Amino acid sequence: MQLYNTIVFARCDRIAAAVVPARCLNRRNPIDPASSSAPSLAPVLPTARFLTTVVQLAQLPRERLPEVAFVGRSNAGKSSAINALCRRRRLAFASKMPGRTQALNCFALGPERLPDPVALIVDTPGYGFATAPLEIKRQWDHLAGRYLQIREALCAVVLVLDVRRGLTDLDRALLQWMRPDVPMLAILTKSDKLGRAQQRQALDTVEAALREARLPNPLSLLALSSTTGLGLEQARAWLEAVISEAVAAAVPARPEDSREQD
Ligand SMILES: Nc1nc2c(ncn2[C@@H]2O[C@H](COP(=O)(O)OP(=O)(O)OP(=O)(O)O)[C@@H](O)[C@H]2O)c(=O)[nH]1
Ligand SMILES: [Mg+2]
Repeated sequence: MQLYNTIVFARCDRIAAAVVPARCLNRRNPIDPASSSAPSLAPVLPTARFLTTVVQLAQLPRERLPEVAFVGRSNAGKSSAINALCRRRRLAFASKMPGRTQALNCFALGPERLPDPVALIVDTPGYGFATAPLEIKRQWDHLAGRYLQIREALCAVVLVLDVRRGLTDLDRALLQWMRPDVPMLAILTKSDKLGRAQQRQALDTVEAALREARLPNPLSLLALSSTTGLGLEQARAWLEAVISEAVAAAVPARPEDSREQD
């Protein structure tokens, strides 16, 4: 698998592993698919199906399944990325009209023959929709912001950035809602709109901005296009690895396992 446009760093002040050889400095990112120690499940992204839409946190599914949230500015390409990653055309509703996703849309992952899903993908409403009334902006803080802050089941966040905008002030504000232990994949969507040199420049600029933000979270960065497929395989590998890790961690130890250790 070619990972030429992936830059992975465990901490913003220290590059952990870069698949671009020149940036490979020290230890590997725990979410680097190549170094993941979790038993790999069969790919779960192709099994995605709609589960529920919620407008209040209290309505979220009660089962504490690992959840991956897609967050980002309005119109950045969150819903399109979910569809492309799951190889489904109309799973999440994508639209030219900014502000289409106004609730948390949950998608179930895992073999359908099992009674319960193994994990969820959550599509969140975009922020920064210029003409949104203040009330809608407040609703965003209450719903998506609080969701990021308090949801224990959250095992990863995909930060969706339009490659032509990079990391904006609103995205920086969102980063403050992030819990420090949650791994994040930043994807620069719509990379098909730029040439290779400009993509590289955009990656460098966002990498520098994320380093400056000094987040403690494991961070990875990737250029992506939901239309041409650029970066989709790398993003899928990252997601499958992080979901496998979270599912393995969530499985309670069997009694015989603890007997073995006595
Ligand atoms: N060229 C190109 N267009 C894209 C890409 N991803 C999304 N788009 C377009 O960008 C527009 C917005 O995409 P959405 O996926 O609906 O964006 P969103 O972030 O979910 O938007 P909200 O739900 O309003 O927050 C649509 O017209 C998509 O077709 C991409 O990788 N390349
Ligand atoms: Mg959307």
